[in-house]
Amino acid sequence: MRPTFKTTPPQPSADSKPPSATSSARPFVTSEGIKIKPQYEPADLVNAQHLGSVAGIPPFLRGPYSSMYVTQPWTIRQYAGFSTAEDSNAFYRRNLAAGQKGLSVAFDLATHRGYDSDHPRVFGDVGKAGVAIDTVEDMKILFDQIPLDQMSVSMTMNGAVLPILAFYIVAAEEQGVRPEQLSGTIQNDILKEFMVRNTYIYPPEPSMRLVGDIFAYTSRYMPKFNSISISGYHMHEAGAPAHIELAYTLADGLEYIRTGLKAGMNIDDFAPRLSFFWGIGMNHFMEIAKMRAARVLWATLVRSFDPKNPKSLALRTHCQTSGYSLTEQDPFNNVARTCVEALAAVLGHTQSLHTNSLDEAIALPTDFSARIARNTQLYLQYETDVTAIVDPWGGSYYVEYLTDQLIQKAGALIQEVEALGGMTKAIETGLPKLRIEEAAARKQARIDSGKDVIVGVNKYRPESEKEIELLEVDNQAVREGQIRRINEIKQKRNTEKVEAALQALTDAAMNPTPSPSPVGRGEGPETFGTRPFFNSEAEKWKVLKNFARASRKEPTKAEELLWEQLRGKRLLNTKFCRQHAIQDFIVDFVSLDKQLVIEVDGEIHAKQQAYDALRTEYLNANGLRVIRFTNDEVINSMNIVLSKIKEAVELPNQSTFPLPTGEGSGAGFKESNLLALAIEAARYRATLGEISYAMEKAFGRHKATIRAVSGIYSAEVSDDENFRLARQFTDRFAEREGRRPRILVAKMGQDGHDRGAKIIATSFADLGFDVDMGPLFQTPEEVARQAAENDVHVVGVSSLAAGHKTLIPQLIEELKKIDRADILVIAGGVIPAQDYQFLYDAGVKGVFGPGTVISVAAQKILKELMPELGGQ
Ligand code: MLC
Ligand code: 5AD
Repeated sequence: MRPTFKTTPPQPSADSKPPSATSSARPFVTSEGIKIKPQYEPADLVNAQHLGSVAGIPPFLRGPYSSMYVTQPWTIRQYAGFSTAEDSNAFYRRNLAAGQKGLSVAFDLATHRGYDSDHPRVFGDVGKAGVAIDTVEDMKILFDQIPLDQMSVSMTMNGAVLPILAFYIVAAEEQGVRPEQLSGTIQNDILKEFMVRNTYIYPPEPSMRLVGDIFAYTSRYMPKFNSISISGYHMHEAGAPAHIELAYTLADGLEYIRTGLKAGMNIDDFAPRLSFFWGIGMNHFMEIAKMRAARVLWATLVRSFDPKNPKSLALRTHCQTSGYSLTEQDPFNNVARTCVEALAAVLGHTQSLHTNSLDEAIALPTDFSARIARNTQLYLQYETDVTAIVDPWGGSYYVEYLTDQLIQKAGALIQEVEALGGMTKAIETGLPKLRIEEAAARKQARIDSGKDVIVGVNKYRPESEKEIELLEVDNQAVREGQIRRINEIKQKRNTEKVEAALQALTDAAMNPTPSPSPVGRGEGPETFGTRPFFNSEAEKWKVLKNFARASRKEPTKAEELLWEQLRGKRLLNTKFCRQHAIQDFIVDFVSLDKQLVIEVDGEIHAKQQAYDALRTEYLNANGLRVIRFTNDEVINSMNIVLSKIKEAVELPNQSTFPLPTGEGSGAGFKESNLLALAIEAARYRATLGEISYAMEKAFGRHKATIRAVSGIYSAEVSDDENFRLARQFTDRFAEREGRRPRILVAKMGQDGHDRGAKIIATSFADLGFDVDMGPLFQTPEEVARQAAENDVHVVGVSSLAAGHKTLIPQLIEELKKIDRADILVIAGGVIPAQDYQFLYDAGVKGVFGPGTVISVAAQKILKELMPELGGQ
């Protein structure tokens, strides 16, 4: 099913300005390739087709809810996590007390990549960029005194998504909270990980199976939980202009819809719980238009799957202000930048928002910086009247023009991806990643050459920088504490049960996904479950009443009725469908009776409205009866199902009932759904590393192919003096040495942020270096070996996840061990000024923080290599 748009073909981004423009003038053509006039008027909108709708109604141009912020403002949801579960929990509770409304968990990179804290590959990562979570016990501490039935929690997890979601569900369970009470979001957006963020574990195909299994589990048991957060943010941060962020994110969304359908679900079973996530940068009106265009595009795309529920068409989103737009230099400027961006997110009508802290470009937020960031949202909610009106920019000639342009441009790019066979296929070609990297290199070149102004960095730079207080995490102490806790848990748990649960996970992962029933694929009744089971509410109640009446008086008749109903609806083709159908039937029956509740394998099933009535205390207090089944009984034995119902409704007769036949060979839900199996393992205290590895045995670990762009940086800056000088230096080096200076751009630890590394690689190549781009996730020993094997002159380490103080000194030691201390080590990325001296003392020859002009950094490195150029 390929949605179609009326579009113009994609145009190359043409960042350019009129020759007469001063550097402070607006860009003439935006990064999206949209030509901006000084003024807009009605004539500019004659071709726009999106105009004229209202909020709360498809295509939701003006917002997903009709009353929007007038009745309920967006959720203030600050992304946070660092060090231990104890430290992060205390931080969350302080923030909630101070006005934050929802939680958003940042996990450390070891956790993201499926390693326990005791794994040798994560020596520098534990507790650094987020909180370290190894088992259910850590998760319980993380939410200590935070009632999970009342707090909506977002968890940014994609690689190790199964163990983390399993830990969360079990932690809630042990708080007395059932899955159906949980509201929140799991990021679960693996496609963009292969494009930009890089915290994948398994190859794309099995990774998509995990997505499907999560959709299936949450749509059944967690109706209030958003099963995915389809993220453009990271593309935005990696350099994607608005139309690319929109197009690739929505194209990912289409791929996820197909995944859900392939897993046997109906579009309306899961589409209402797909959510989105945008990055919001400094181009204020473009960002507002982006959010409006996104809603229109999504509604158009989803409509082609023929949903019946309008909520399936509504795009609900979280936003985060842009980390990339913030600067290390003069960091208090970042407060104003974040406020301008937050306002764009709000005027574009986000549902949930994170505002970055002023120290973003240097370290994780402190209590001080987090307070200012949070208060920025509180000012907007309480002290301005932006919440009093729905879509205040609706009808603005300029904003509507931009909205239309983005619909056209992103629509064309989506078609391009669809023509390649959808996003999974497009990712294999490497095209989306290259497009984003090209845009990033172009942007960097424009900043380096002063064409794009960043106040405090390439213009109005202060003479001296004031140091600000930063959050430091002692990652070795965190690691030791985590290792102690893991060991204690391993001693106390039942090893046999853990091993059996892990084996079940491996076995299920080895088996190909049970093929969805024809029913699930839309032939015959669209799917299992109550909706297609009965053609209308009236029919449902009639059947149920008949059944109830019959089961009291004429048991055999009741059985026949049920059997006929199931067979008539062709719901018995697989065990999977049968279980759904029977379960849903019983639930409906039971809600009719009001005196009965059913429980299958310890999980209570009921209609959503009845959840509150299902707490055990309530059941006991009200004398309600619970009919308990095991999963196998529901799947295999209609006799048991009926006899238990009869027993509960006090019917004497037990009569036999034929076991339905059919292609019932597939495993039951809980035996084949990988999340259900991970939950089981989590209950027995299997660790995150063990659960991840149980699946790695079946799926393998993904290794990315490294591709690089070239010629983009030089095309933008070839007339720049620093560029010319750096090129002269590399030429001189080549004359002297008989070969070009060679640099290995290295990424160590689990830090997958490779935007900076890719920009360095492409621009250094344009500056005349031979560049080796090392793989992601290396140990210091592996980098040293590769540097020696490739006989490089320099290793440039790019560090964005705070592992630099641990990993870089180790690299220098490793080089010494193999007698290659002559290879220069330099460092770049998010490195606080306070750490520079530490790194120099360890033997680093140059440290380049955010805001560095690349050609100037190259000159400094060449001076180190050739002191006659004027270095020491
Ligand atoms: C809201 N509601 C309304 C309403 N406004 N009802 C009627 N009228 C109105 N005007 C209802 C909603 O229907 C919903 O109920 C409830 O109120 C909550 O509103 P919501 O809009 O669903 O908000 P929220 O719960 O905050 O959910 C927002 C979301 C969700 C759907 C976008 O997915 C979310 O919270 N995402 C956060 C993602 C996140 O934090 N990511 C961090 C990534 S950081 P009901 O019953 O319908 O649910 C990262 C960085 C990195 O990725 O790389 O590490
Ligand atoms: N705490 C708070 N914010 C974080 N970010 C990343 N990790 C954390 C954390 N542990 C933010 C930064 C970054 C973006 C990806 O998320 O803003 O740019």
